Amino acid sequence: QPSSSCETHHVFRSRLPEIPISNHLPLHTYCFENLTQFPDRTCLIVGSTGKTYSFYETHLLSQKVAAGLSNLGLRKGDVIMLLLQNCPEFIFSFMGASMIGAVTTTANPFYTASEVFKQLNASNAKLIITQSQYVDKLRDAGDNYRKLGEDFALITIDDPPEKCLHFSVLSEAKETEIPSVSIDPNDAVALPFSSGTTGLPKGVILTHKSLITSVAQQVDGENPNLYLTSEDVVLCVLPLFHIYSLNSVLLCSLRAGAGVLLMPKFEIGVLLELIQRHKVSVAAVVPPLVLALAKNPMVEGFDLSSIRLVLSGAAPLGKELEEALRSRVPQATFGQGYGMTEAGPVLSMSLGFAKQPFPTKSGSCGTVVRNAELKVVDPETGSSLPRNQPGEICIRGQQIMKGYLNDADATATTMDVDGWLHTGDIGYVDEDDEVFIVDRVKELIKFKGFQVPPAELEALLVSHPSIADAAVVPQKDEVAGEVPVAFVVRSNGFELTEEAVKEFIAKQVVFYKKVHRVYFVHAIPKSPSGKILRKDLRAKLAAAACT
Ligand code: 4UU
Repeated sequence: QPSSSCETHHVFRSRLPEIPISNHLPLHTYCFENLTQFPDRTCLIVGSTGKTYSFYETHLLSQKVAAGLSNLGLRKGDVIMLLLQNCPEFIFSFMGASMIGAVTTTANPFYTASEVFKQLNASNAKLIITQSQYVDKLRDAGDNYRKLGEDFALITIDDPPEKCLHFSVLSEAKETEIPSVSIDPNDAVALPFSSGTTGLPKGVILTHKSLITSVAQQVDGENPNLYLTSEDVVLCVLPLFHIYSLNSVLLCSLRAGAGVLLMPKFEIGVLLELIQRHKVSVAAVVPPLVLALAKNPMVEGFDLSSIRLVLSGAAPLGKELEEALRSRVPQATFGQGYGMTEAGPVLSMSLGFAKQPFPTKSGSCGTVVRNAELKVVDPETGSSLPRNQPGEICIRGQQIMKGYLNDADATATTMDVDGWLHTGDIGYVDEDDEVFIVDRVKELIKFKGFQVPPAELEALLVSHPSIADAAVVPQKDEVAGEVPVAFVVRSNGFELTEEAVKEFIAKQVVFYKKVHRVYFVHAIPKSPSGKILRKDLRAKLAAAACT
């Protein structure tokens, strides 16, 4: 709200009017609220097998899983971890956990053991639901970590290895045995991990209220910003463990009654075939997928005329690529969404997707969602800036996170006392209320939209006995957008090759956090307070690329 000071406040809002939002409900009640209008419609389609689940079945299986989780001893406030590729069990587990007031933390199944265990420890999850192929890496955690059988249980959705239970202990429970729990709108329901503007990955507390608000901002109202109907089939190839797919694909589709086509991983041939076979109408993608759809010659052999809407987000998209995609799927409306895990996640979305659409410009990341306020602040002075002037994007509304789990300091540096979430993204709002992102001032590196927190790699690097100091920054990359590269200071007298450093990191992290280049230097540039001067290193890289 404008304060009494005489300073001008520039706050941007949606062009769509505010709407009432049912964010007093528990998330599962809200998502399945319209179920009776379309109980027999297909809710989930398993791409690999063609098996489908109706809305009725999806709701029932979620209830069974809720009862099953309760039978296993899980209570309100307890955390479960989903370590799954996209599959129906992901949805039953997430919604089932919500029904008993439990919280789901989602992780990438390709994570190494240490990456999984860091998140398991931090979130205090009591149960992991996964696939048998990932179980081996979870058996020997090392002394510092929680132990299978003692601290946490494992359930697999396929044949359970030793000491694991099968998913049927959940899915075959009696739905009538769900305990009655009272859920407060401010209770946590999802706990994705994100490094935010600085440091290591942290648990992002998203409440029932935050997620309902975010979904409603997209798909509710007379003129929804993202108009989905029960006629739509929405592509779900982006991983559900990331908030983009979880919220804008899954939860929005459940609420709107759209079908969700589940694909466990991206393979261009399979993707094209499934789009054609299931007449996908809405495709949620990331820039590397736009690249594949725009440039891969295989695309010409398939009928993609069912696609009416393409949404890209999670990383910057070049205008040339956007134009190339538009010519490949000329009938579709193309637009971007701009999200950040901590923001619930959607800050802005193309108004070209509205039921009564607005004209939009190429390169735009959409317009701030309704029932929210967006401002652009001058990083030097902190004051809000008028249209067309770039600064740090901040967002306020009931959709943003409650805070980081057990990290009051990080919460305080990200969310100010007036309730504004600071994104670490630099952008501006133009005369038509469209948001354009021009730079990122936070440390975060994005490889194909995946988060690569430099602090995590720096901590690993300096744990090497021959490394005295290190810094990790993004380098531009045509396919991935950005890749992490390291500046390394060798310890006195030690021999160390680029290959050795790369290998040392590669065996400890998921594929997209691998270091792509190592530059040996004598010192890491730092500010008087000891902060790495990342800008200087990025400039050094840019200069090297030109020579
Ligand atoms: C330039 O990436 C996300 C969430 C993305 C999202 C979610 C719902 C997109 C559309 C949607 O409907 O979350 P994080 O936390 O992994 O990464 C957040 C950061 C942002 O701060 C910004 O730097 O990812 C970058 N980013 C983008 N950058 C996200 N979207 C965009 C975009 N253009 N469209």
